[in-house]
Amino acid sequence: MHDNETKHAESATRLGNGANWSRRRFLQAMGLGAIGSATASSFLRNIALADENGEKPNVLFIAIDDLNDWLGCYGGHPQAYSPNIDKLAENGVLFENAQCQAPICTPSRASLLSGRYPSTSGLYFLHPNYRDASTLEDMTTLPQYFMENGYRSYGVGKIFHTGSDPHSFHEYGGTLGGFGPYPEEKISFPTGHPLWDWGAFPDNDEDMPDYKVTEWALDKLKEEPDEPFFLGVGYWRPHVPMYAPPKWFDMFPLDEIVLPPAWEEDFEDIPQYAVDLTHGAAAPRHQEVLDLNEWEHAVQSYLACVAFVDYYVGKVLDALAASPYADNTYIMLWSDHGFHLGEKLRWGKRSLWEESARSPLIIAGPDVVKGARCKRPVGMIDLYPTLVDLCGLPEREELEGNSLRPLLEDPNAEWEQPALTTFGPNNHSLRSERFRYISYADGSEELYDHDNDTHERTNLASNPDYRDVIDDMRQWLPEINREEVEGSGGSDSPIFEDPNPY
Ligand SMILES: [Ca+2]
Ligand SMILES: [Ca+2]
Repeated sequence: MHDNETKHAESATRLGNGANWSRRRFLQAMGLGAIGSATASSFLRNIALADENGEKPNVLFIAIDDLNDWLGCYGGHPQAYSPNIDKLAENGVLFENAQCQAPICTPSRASLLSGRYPSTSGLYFLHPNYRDASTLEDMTTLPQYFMENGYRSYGVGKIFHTGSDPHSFHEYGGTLGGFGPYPEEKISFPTGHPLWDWGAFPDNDEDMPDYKVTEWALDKLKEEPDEPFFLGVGYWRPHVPMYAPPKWFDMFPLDEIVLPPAWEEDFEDIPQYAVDLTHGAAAPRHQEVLDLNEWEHAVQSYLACVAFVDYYVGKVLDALAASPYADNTYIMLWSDHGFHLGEKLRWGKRSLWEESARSPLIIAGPDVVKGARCKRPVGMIDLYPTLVDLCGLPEREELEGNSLRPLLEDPNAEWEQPALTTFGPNNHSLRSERFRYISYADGSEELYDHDNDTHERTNLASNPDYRDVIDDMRQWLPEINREEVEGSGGSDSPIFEDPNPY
């Protein structure tokens, strides 16, 4: 390369994509005139970032499927055992009031990964997948945006609902068995959907997909790429079937299991629309679980699955802590929604109540306050703009969430906006720090005061003393309420039909 060309190449390097330098000439100067444009673009970006290597933070993005607040650090169940996730919380900010944007896998993850609310995309239920939704197919995903900005992007396990996405990862390690393996016959819940079962199975951790997910992630942490990295690690448990090897069950003897609270009369003040919306065909009815005398066993199984997955999350966190990236990596641990295990006399997600809408979220990393608990209502939709902000990527105006950076620096910072969760068109929940307000498509409403009613037992929506609270909340309902996107199968509730509820 001639000196003159070298000078121009350096100039282009400083200017990012070679702003005042013809792209073709730059490629020719670099001897890359003939290679494909995608490769060339990637090369240009990497050149552009060469000066910054070592300064750009990395991202460890840990998703845990269907994890509710049954973690030691969240205190959602007195027997929950999660020392590794608890330790992460001690090193970062735990969000006590983080809400998913949809209480079901596909739309929750699509919202988080696109930065679009379900009411904007029209993706409310399990179908279609991200790239099959006309409103999302061209949307740059969170990991894709990191790729486009010079990051090496890795993913494994359940990041998107189906696992991967063709445009989001340089390397995707596979689903590695997904919800499996399965015993020859169901163990505990003989009827219903094939995934709805629980019990001690298989014998060894090595046969669990989450074991393999962890191994793959540990290998990536040893790779030392030239670029900063984004590593998405998606765990399958505690999603049903709630199977884990026997040793994890032994930690929670069946005769010592504490059941979560539930009240027979709880539905008396709930609109019929809400009852119909939340009693789908996919999950067992509470009475079925009681008739089989399986409530304690199911609770034991969920606790076992949480302890199991926590152990493997710990392996990845420990490996990161021992790596060269320990002080230069943001860690984001999240779940796609919560999960009922008998609370509100129901099972699964698919409700707009606290057990389904509220989801664990812990963020740690450079300059993040350690050991803080943030009560502000935030959403998983805020994760994309937060990471863009923390990592210094160009701002993306099309993202509908807000950067959580102010709360990571001061967990008591002002935060006016309540968090929105949506289940089907025009069914919305808004969670402020104190209240949960729910507005259903038929006009019926619920309001709960968490200062006095953490289990959402008393619906205050018809109490005139709270009309002002409701009026304030309603200002935050979305202005756009898109129809279901083409290819939607609806839900499985009596209100919506779904031929394939999982
Ligand atoms: Ca899920
Ligand atoms: Ca009630």
